[in-house]
Amino acid sequence: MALGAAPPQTDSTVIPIAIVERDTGIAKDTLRIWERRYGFPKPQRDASGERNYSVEEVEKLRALKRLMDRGMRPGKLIALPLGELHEMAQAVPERSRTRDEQAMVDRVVDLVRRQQAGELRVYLQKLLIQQGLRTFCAQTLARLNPDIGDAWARGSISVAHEHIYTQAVQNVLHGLIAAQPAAQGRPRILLTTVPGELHTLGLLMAEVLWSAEGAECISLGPQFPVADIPDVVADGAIDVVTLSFSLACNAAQALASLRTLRSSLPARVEIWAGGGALGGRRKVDGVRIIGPIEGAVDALADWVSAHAN
Ligand code: B12
Repeated sequence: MALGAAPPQTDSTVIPIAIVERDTGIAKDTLRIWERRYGFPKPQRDASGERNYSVEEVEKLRALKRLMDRGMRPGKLIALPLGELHEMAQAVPERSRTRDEQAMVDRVVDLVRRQQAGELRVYLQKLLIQQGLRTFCAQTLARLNPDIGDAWARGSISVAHEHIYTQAVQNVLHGLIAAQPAAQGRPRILLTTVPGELHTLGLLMAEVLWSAEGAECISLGPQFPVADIPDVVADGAIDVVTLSFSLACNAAQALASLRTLRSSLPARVEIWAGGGALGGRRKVDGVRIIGPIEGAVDALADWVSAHAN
């Protein structure tokens, strides 16, 4: 069983608070406050007094988090049964979606469910050609990622399906990057995630947009120790270090990693960071935090104009 993975689920399975925090995105402190204030969740205690949550409680916490991400208040929701929360999640879409967008999402979910990896890649490539790179990243993938995540959280697709989706997107975007002539230009942009963060689609979307603009992107893949980044920067004459922190990341830890990195790099090296955990609104001195993926192109344009001589 992988490090930190949730134990296989059975009725008697109990889940420790750290896994509940990571899987639901609801902080330990919040879980303890709700327990006191609302009487939910009501975890059992093990021999050392540690809280252990039931599978049902975690499923309800996920449903609550999804509605809170759409601006709803927990106090109003917490007493409602899980079924009603699921119905509300269906009825309260994040943002209105067009019929075409819904048809696109339904098609992709259907293809991953039937494990039609090849057909999925071809379908995504067709959308890319029809829409162009920026719209494909900023609208189609930025729409599909959370919907695939929600479908997993609702249990209507499995983690294997999430991997099939990820691989198809990676094949399409890597294909684009492979077709680019080797950039000799600047900036030289380093891309990675911190240890524990496996989500790389956000970085890959940024990389394909920057490569298309002629920047030289050096991707280290996921989970590179922050302490080792300064040596890579020095050896590679890197101009910008970029990191991604998905919703699965603890925001406080993400901000701490960025502060550590900032204090370990020379001021001339810029740091750009994105991902749901930062939500585009957090602040760290000396770090450019980017919200939606379109902001990646703006950051590059600003760097180029600031270094034009
Ligand atoms: C695909 C996926 C996976 C794949 C990742 C494969 C891969 N190589 O990337 C796999 C199956 C491995 C996976 C695993 C897990 N996942 Co997952 N995953 C996803 C999914 C569907 C999309 C992935 C993604 O990369 N999103 C991240 C980026 C693209 O989106 P974003 O953070 O909103 O960022 C936007 C911008 O900020 C910008 N951006 C992002 N990064 C950057 C960086 C820069 C520099 C710039 C400029 C811009 C930028 O681009 C994005 C679009 O605008 C998301 C759904 C979602 N809503 O994101 C769930 C999701 C993030 N996963 C989730 C969870 C819980 C997990 C697991 C813990 C499940 C488990 N129990 O094992 C593990 C954790 C693994 C780990 N240690 O990281 C939850 C997190 C819930 C929460 N905590 O709130 C989500 C939200 C699903 C859900 N709805 O519940 N996952």
